[in-house]
This record gives sequence, C-alpha cells and structure tokens, in this order.
Amino acid sequence: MRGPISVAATIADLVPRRSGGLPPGQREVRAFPRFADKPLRPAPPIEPIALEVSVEGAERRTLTESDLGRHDVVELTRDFHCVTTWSHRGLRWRGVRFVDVVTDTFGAGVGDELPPYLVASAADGVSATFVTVDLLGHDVLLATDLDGAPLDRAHGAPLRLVSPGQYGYKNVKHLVGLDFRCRQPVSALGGKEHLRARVDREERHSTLPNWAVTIPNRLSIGPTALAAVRGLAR
Ligand SMILES: Nc1nc2c(c(=O)[nH]1)N[C@H]1C(S)=C(S)[C@@H](COP(=O)(O)O)O[C@H]1N2
Ligand SMILES: [Mo]
Repeated sequence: MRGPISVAATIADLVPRRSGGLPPGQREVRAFPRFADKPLRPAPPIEPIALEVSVEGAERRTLTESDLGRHDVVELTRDFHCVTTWSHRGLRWRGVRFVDVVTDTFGAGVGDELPPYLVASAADGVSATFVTVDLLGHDVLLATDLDGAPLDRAHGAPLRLVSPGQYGYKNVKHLVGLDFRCRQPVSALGGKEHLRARVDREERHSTLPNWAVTIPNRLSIGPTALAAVRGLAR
C-alpha cells in the first residue's frame, strides 16, 4: 500500500493553494516538483562543473569548481515562482554570486563593459535569454547546493542559475554556458519567454496578456509535474 499512498500524498502536495504574501497570480504548492517546459526530456547525468563563459562566442573561458571556489560562498533562502503559477516557499540555496564570477572573469566593473544581453544554456539543451542587468543583483547565484545538500539531477546538478526575482524558466538548471551578446538574442522558447520575466511585475509572456495564459498554465501544472518524474527516470 505504500506506493499508492505516497503517490496520493505527492498529488496532494502539488495542489496549488491560495496563500498570503505571494506575488500576484501565484499559488503555493507544498512539494517542490521537478518541472520543465518539456517534462519528458531526460535530466542529464551529473557531470563535474564546466561553465563556458563567453562574449559573442569569443573570449571563451571554461570555469570549473575550483574557479568558482575562489569566490565568497553565499547562502540565500528564497521562494521559487514558476510562471505556470505554482510557488514553493523557502528554498535554501548555496553558491557564489553571478556578479562576482563575471566581474572576475572579464575584469569588468559592475554594469559597464559587459554586453547588455546574455544567453544561459543547459546540458539538456534548454536556454534562457536575459538583460544582463537583471542578473547583477546580490541575490543572483550560481548555486551548487539546495537545502543543505548538493543539487540532485531533478533540480539542476551540478550547477544552477538562481535568480529569485524572475520566473522559474530563467532559473536554468544543469548550467553549462553563459554567453554575453551585444544584440537581443532570439529566444529558444519563442514568444512564451518574456525577456525579463520579473515576478513582481507579472511579466509572464512576451506578448499575450496574463489572463490569456493563466488558465492553460494552471491546468498544465499537475500533468507536467507527473511527466517530469518520468523524465527523471529516463
Ligand atoms: N536545464 C533546464 N532548466 C530549467 C528547466 C528545464 O527544463 N531545463 N525548466 C525551467 C522551469 S519551467 C522551471 S519552473 C524550473 C523548475 O525547477 P525545478 O525542476 O527545480 O522545480 O526550472 C527551469 N529551469
Ligand atoms: Mo516553469
């Protein structure tokens, strides 16, 4: 009986509930599900950290765990907000600050010299586009640990971009590339990806109004989370 009971418990923990203090349009889930735009896509095997940082494909440098280890370690507890409207409270991340790493890599002062756009890419082929300034805040991390343990395959091993002020799809798991660009990059997600995706401004979609995306998004949460468990087993 344990199997069915635990599945039922998992489903109950995935039911989004209204809860005070969440950003606009968000509902709380007790579980922290594995989630994805394409949930059946397998999570990549765990590899050592190798983060290729470049400017428009040139000035390439590959950073390893020891390169990241030269920076101050930061612990940060933040709520996590998926654009499909589920939020999970109180994730405890550990890592180094994005701004420290890029400043050190390029010797650039914060905000100047760095190109204005960025593509962050993952070992599973996923990528997200950014305005560089959105990642320069002190709460944006290159995280290696979650809730006191190294990141697992479900949640982004070995390295994850954590940008708590932006929706989940900007929090790229299995991070392998940071490529700075002078012109706005084309999004691999198409119109679904808002360039900034700031949670407090409810920037969910690049063109559609929020009322048009919220209902389909809500309906997708359960099936996506259940499919993502299967994607993990592949
Ligand atoms: N590499 C990678 N990163 C990703 C995704 C993905 O499919 N692959 N999905 C994004 C989406 S839509 C969300 S909501 C979060 C989910 O993070 P979690 O699986 O740790 O809950 O990861 C984001 N980062
Ligand atoms: Mo998401």
